[in-house]
Amino acid sequence: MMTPKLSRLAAALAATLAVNAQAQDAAAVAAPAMTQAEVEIGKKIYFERCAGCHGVLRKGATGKNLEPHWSRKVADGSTQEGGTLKLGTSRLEKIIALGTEGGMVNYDDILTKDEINIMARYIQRTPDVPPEFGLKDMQASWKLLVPVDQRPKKQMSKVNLKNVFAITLRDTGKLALVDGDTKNIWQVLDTGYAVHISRLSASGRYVYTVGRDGLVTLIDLWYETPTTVATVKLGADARSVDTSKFKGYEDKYLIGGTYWPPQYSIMDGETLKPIKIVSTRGNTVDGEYHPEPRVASIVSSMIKPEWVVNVKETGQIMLVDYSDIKNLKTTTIESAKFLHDGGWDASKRYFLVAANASHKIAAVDTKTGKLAALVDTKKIPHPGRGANFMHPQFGPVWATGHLGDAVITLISTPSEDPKNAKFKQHNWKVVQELKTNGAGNLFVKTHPKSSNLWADMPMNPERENAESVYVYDLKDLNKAPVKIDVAKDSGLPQTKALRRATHPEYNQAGDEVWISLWGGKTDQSAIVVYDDKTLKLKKVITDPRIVTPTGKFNVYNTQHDIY
Ligand code: DHE
Repeated sequence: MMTPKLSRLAAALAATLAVNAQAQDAAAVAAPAMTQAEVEIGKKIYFERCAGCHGVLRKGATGKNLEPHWSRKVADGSTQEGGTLKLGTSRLEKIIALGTEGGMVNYDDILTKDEINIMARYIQRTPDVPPEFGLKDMQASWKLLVPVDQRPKKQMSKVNLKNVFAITLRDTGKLALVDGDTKNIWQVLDTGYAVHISRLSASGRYVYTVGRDGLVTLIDLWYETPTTVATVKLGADARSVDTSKFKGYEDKYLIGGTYWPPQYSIMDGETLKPIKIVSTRGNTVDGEYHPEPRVASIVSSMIKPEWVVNVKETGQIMLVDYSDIKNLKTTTIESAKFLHDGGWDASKRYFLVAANASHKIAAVDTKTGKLAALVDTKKIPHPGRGANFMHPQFGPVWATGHLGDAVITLISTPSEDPKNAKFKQHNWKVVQELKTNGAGNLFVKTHPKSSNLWADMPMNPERENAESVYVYDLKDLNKAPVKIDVAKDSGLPQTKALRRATHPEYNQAGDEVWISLWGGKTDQSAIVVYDDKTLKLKKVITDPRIVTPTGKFNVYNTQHDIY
């Protein structure tokens, strides 16, 4: 028998469900008709192209909210209403085809006219919610291809492993391993769909690569040629992995963060055997419940057995202590929305992460487990991992570029070296903004042995900017940067699609910079290598297998977080 209180609750729940059902029906009724085949095409394209920015539930993050109907309270207390149904098919077609000034890229050279029309209709329907993915699903997906005791006992090749580059071949779902000394392609391996990033084990022996389909690939560099020894699925959509790097835990664990379902997973570092999954659903820093708080960047601390896990939509930064996985302890630090990418300061005590919707950089003190600062910056900071160097006037600084503004921001970071005590007054302040030729930067990079700062602009709408990189002289930051036309230097013929010059990465010695020339899916792309001192072209690595190269991860620099 139900108590009166319970029946009141049941009635309220039934009423809420009825309202939700009505809202869903309204969306279904009002949304333009689609055949089942068109819905399937829409679902596939949405997952592959749109979910990364707009979210699976379409609540918006880097991209706008794309629910059929939304309403929200604004500062003056009134309610704002909107949604894709209100925009309608022809307006949505225009936005998808041409992009927006808010940063959405144009899809008219990626999707056909029919596909654009399907997408404009598809996003007026109630979002399709993919299934959850639990530990049992993860265990079922796990493939241990070569057990640890059957792997090489020592390095079998003569390749200088520390200078190998793991290079994302984005649209082929492959990873190229290139010998940094000879610049020969050592091996090309299958990885996950639209492979995203690679990280190195603490020992430098294993490469972990994660695809947007959530597939993690464990590659052993000790073989004569690199070999995949295990794979596992983290979920339906993922972006980040890192290993356990604290002394005594080297190569022991791997952590992976997913966009869908919103959670992080802990695995055995040498086999990928799934150990634990932890959900990140919860409240945002503004106090609203969020059903899809996705895991953005993850980094492994060197000073504690901890990972820094940045949860995008909630703005919460979690310090996950992996010393006792069964009784997992986490410290949750409030920062700002929406957390994305970031990197260590020079001392590796502070992790600085972009809160891109708030135009801020959040800095976590991993020693005290507290937020050290929230620094206001220009629009949409996008550091990649950032860049650390000694500013001639302000001492140690960390740099970030911006997707949304024409500057590189330099933030003063603390130092325990008594020589730097005089710079303390500047800590956590923006000490300089270097002018760039426009917005659309994704990555900046330097190296402790270099006096240059390299910045790309692949998302700038002008061809001449997107296909070039700019180099700043750290000894004289008031000097205009040197422009390097990477597309021209590659010697490849111009194509209709932009050939975006992106992700500068140093070699181990810190005297060469490798740039990806990221062309269209059916065009020849290249890796273009420059001498860091003279800025002269050193080598163009091009080969039919080099298709859509993006991120490059030098073994030594990635292993030791050198940037
Ligand atoms: Fe990335 C890092 C998410 C699109 C190339 N990207 C990251 C990280 C996150 C992220 C959370 C930090 C990982 C970490 O440190 O643990 N990226 C996303 C997206 O959500 C987004 C905006 C849209 C999407 O659909 O995925 C996106 N990223 C891209 C690209 O289109 C890029 C330019 C090309 C590509 O290969 O897909 C791209 N992202 C990269 C690279 C890094 C990265 C190269 C690692 C930078 C580094 O130096 O470590």
